[in-house]
Amino acid sequence: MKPLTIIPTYNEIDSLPTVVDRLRTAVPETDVLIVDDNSPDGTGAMADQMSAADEKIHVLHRTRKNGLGGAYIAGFTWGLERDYDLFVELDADGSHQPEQLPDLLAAIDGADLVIGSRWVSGGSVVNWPLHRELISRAGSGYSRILLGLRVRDITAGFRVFRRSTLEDIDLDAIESVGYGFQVDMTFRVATLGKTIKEVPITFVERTVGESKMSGSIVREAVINVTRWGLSARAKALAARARAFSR
Ligand SMILES: Nc1nc2c(ncn2[C@@H]2O[C@H](COP(=O)(O)OP(=O)(O)OP(=O)(O)O)[C@@H](O)[C@H]2O)c(=O)[nH]1
Ligand SMILES: [Mg+2]
Repeated sequence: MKPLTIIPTYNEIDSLPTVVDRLRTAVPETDVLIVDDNSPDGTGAMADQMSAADEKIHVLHRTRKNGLGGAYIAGFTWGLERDYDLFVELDADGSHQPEQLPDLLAAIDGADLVIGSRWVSGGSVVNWPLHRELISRAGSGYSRILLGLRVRDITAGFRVFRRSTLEDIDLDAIESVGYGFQVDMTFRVATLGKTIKEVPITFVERTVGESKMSGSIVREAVINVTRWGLSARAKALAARARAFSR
């Protein structure tokens, strides 16, 4: 099975080379696609240099910062036009350890989506401030209840999708730009009745560069999850009412 690892970047010049080196060592068979949104710090030019030195590394340049979700959709589309079987999501900031990717890839056998999870037994976070842990746990809990999902770490961004999973999703219909994107993808995969597996990971807080997490990204996720949850419930109720009136 041929994997493509997609790494979205915005101002990650200090961490990207190390992450890609670690990835190439841990999983030499994966191709790499860096999706850079014209980072002012020169990450895109750095990615081009890495690509020139290694034929397994590719770069997609976008003209402006357009969110994590948009970067992944562009990366998926690029990979689906080629012959990749598996699509990996990996952050550029060192939070996702490439050395744990073999565990995720092993788990895709018998699954349609594998999530590297902080909130299952054996999973953990290192150096995360309490408020980040609370936001993440609360976000997953809220989404789990509203969307009726069983996944523990719904916003997680270290993932492996089977090609068929992405082919069955209408990627153009995805609206979320921030972390809501991960929730959106999880909900769509679950709604299709596909199998989602969680594998414990150790998530390490970034040591260089700046977080792109913001209040507006959290707000977008909460508003969208509420909207999707209520609309799914309304549909279920309408279906029940129709069945009852027959
Ligand atoms: N291309 C692109 N990449 C992005 C964008 N926003 C975030 N990223 C990348 O997505 C990954 C995750 O973003 P982070 O800022 O690390 O967000 P996070 O991991 O949820 O938050 P922290 O814990 O604060 O690091 C990183 O590799 C970022 O460079 C964007 O608008 N465009
Ligand atoms: Mg991060």
